[in-house]
Amino acid sequence: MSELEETIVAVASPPGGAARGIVRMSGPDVLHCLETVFRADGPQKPAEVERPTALAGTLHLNSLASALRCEIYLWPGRKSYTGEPVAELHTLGSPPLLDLLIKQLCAAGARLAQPGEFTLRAFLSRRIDLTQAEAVLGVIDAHDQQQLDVALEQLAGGLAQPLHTLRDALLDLLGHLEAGFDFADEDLPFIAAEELERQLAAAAEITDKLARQIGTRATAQQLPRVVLIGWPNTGKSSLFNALSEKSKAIVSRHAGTTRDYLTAKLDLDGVSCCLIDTAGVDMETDLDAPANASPDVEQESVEQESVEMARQQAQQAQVRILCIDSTRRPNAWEESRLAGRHAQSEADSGRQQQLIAWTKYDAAESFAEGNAAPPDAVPSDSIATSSFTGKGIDELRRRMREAVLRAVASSSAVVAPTAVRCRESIRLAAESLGRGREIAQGRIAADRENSAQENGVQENGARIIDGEELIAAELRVALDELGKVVGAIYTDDILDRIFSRFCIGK
Ligand SMILES: Nc1nc2c(ncn2[C@@H]2O[C@H](COP(=O)(O)OP(=O)(O)OP(=O)(O)O)[C@@H](O)[C@H]2O)c(=O)[nH]1
Ligand SMILES: [Mg+2]
Repeated sequence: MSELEETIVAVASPPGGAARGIVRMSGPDVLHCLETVFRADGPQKPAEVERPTALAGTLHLNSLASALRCEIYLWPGRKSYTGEPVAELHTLGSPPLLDLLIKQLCAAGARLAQPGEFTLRAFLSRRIDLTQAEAVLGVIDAHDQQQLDVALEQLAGGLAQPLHTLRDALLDLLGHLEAGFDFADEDLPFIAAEELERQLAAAAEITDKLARQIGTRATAQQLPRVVLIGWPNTGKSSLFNALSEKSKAIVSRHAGTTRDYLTAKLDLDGVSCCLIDTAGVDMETDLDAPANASPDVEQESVEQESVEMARQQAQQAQVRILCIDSTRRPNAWEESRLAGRHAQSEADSGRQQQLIAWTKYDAAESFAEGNAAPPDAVPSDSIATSSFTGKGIDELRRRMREAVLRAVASSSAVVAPTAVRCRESIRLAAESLGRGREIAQGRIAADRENSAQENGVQENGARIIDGEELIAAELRVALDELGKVVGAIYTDDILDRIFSRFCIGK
């Protein structure tokens, strides 16, 4: 008997006693196994059910004198999670009782399910693809709302959909090319070189976009990064301590206290992030400049290194909090950041979020003149804060939460293992498509040259076929790689790696 012909059973509720315990079964013998333990209250028997149905009744276990209440949820056909008959028995969540139930179902012909076997069956019956199988894991393992959101989006096909569409388009294209080989004697190509090049370019663009989405942004397991950035002595470390409710960062009245950067995990009302305190910047610091390709480490002073580290942290973060000391006038660097913030917020909409924290506001209020921001003049995209009195800290946390969610929503984050697996495959697919496109471009150029010289069609035609075969070969590689991601092509190794991480009953 093949494994798929066997009926599997497992406890699907969490271990330990509970008011409700769930036993899940899947496979062709589900109805027969149910008959041996379950009696429905009403006239309808499980074997007569034709569509997904809930039935109330009693459980009859051989070694128990009395019957127990039980509801069963039955999917008798192929429209179930696993694509085969499935039943869930909901009864009292007593571990010895559930053991007895499982034993009796096994005696009736079922066998114990392996970890992840229900989801594996869903995959094998094409109810879900591999990215969604990993998303099931992501949902089960989610530790906070953000991880749950990412996993649910992936489960709904967020990533799978564009990949499937791309694969379908490439399969069509390959079909056209191969039809051309079958009729190689005809002079006309089945797809014009320009059209072939255009379609390859479109596919390469989509692949690049997917690769960027997956490659550069956070995965659900890498926390979104929120960085405190600003001039020395503006109160960044004090804000870090106030937000993280710990006195981890050293605070002093001397500018340049923080040299390294510090991190703390924050829970913003169900949304986690990593908060980073950095060293103060200097006049030369351009937060958006590309990284210094070959920093001369020997020559760099500690200050320069600290500033460089702060700049890198600012670039890697999804959210920046620009700290401005409200007890003094903004300096030139701060003025330029404040002046450019609207342009930046439009250019970066989604990519990177920025908030402005006016710090030391308790002192600003007592300084009537000469400070940066009189109490009633804080712009609407800013928050007036004081780490001493706690003013504005809750508001800042609320705004941080919104900014993190905005950044995550625009990042197409994926469940971490999917990201790792996808990245390499999509890179290889993009490379193949790029090579295919180069061949097509070379052929167009050669065709033009030939027609200018009015060369013979036959000679030209022979080269067309050569080029098309090479393009078809590249297309096949790209399709295989994309197929690995969506699960159209999979190896035992990939299946093992994914499904061995599931727990029994899922
Ligand atoms: N009145 C007032 N003073 C503050 C507040 N926050 C920080 N300070 C003071 O400002 C000074 C600098 O604070 P830090 O938190 O060390 O500032 P920083 O931005 O981390 O400084 P560097 O690490 O040197 O860049 C210290 O003397 C703090 O006591 C505040 O909310 N109110
Ligand atoms: Mg500091």
